[in-house]
Amino acid sequence: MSHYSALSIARNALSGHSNWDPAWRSPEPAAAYDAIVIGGGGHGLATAYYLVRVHGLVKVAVLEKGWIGGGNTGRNTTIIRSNYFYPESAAFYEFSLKQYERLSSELNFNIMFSQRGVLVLGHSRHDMEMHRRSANAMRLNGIDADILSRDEVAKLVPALDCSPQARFPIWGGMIQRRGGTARHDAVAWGYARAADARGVDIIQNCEVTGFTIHQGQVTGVETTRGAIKSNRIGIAVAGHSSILAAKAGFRLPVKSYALQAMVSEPLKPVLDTVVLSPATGTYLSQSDKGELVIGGGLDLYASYAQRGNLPVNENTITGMLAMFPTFSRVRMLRHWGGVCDVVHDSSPIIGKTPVEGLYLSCGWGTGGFKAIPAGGYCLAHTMATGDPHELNAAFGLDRFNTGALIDEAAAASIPH
Ligand code: FAD
Ligand code: PYC
Repeated sequence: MSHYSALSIARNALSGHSNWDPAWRSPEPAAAYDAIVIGGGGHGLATAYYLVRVHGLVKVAVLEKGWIGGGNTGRNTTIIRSNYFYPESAAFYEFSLKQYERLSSELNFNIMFSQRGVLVLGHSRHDMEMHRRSANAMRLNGIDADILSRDEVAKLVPALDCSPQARFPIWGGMIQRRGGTARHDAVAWGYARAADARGVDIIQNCEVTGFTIHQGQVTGVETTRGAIKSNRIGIAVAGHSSILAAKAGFRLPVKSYALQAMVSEPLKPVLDTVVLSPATGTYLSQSDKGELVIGGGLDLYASYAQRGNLPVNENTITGMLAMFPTFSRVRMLRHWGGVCDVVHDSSPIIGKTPVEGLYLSCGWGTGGFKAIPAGGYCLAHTMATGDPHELNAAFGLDRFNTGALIDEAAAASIPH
């Protein structure tokens, strides 16, 4: 059931939409909190939500330097899937996908989750062999996966050039039918509204500029809106993770790169599956508005540039046209970039830091939108109990000392 009655919707429509209640409050920061989460992206907001909903914490704040969802959560191409290779990742991402399947109802907010299937193309015998390997691993981990022949791919995606003359011939593909897309803003807004309703203070325009640490224990943050005390703090700031870690006195094995995407003018329905092509370095889907949502690989050099550029876009579009020549006359509407926190093994870091009471969720790189429910759930568990949940136990910072890396670069499905 919606928060609003049909009557209030009609009343607001007739009054020029000027009387809607704010979906969340805009409180002044308090002097102290039981827990603070830095970063108002999907991960930070979900963490705050689960801290109160699952662990019963009462005084919780999210501190966001800009506006909520203004980072990668509002800049991504919204693909959700759990087609990862290793058991640790499979368990984690499948938990996340299952949460997504019930998230609209859990948050009482329509996140427009559409399980339209995620198809990864195979352009060679080698690609198909790797897909079979992944599909077998997924099935062994209890996750749905199907291998499609070229004819099955052609039937599913009629706009794709499956002819033998294609620059990157189609040999088949691997599909996860339960994968799909969700509205990214709605995920941020849904968690924000649900967290606010449970008393979480969401404080925007509040940049964390430093930490206060006493004898190895975090005691608070310094912000552009004053000092705030807490001895339980989570960092969920994606591409800015290394910057905040440096302020707390430790280094992270994370590099930040821009990842770009673009949308076309709206078209009539032409593509009802998410299509990824690791060989061309391009992927696309069609949004509910009709826009083609198109992306490529990471920029090749590290940067904090939260913007797009023409050479990378040209490269991405070339890959798309090699597969979908009929899109050559489609006009592009806008393009953008987000700053991604990339770790050597392409797996996240969720857990403790060298500073007591300071916790971390980062390393989501190009693939953390799908992980928001599980990432928030696990960071909240770790912050509330002081120990990792079994789902994030393998994803701690300590793996860079033990060498127990979880190399999921291939599962990223886009060039790294
Ligand atoms: P963010 O949403 O970036 O939130 C971090 C927040 O921290 C920001 O709002 C920022 O302003 C704030 N912040 C930073 N520093 C401070 C500070 N000092 N004080 C206070 N606040 C601070 N993932 C998928 O699963 N599927 C996809 O299809 C997909 N496509 C992508 C396409 C693009 C173009 C990009 C850029 C990313 C894509 N991703 C995808 C990755 C995904 O978007 C991210 O991994 C995910 O959104 C990370 O969420 P987050 O909450 O950690 O970070
Ligand atoms: O994680 O599925 C993903 C993805 C595809 C493109 C960018 N991220």
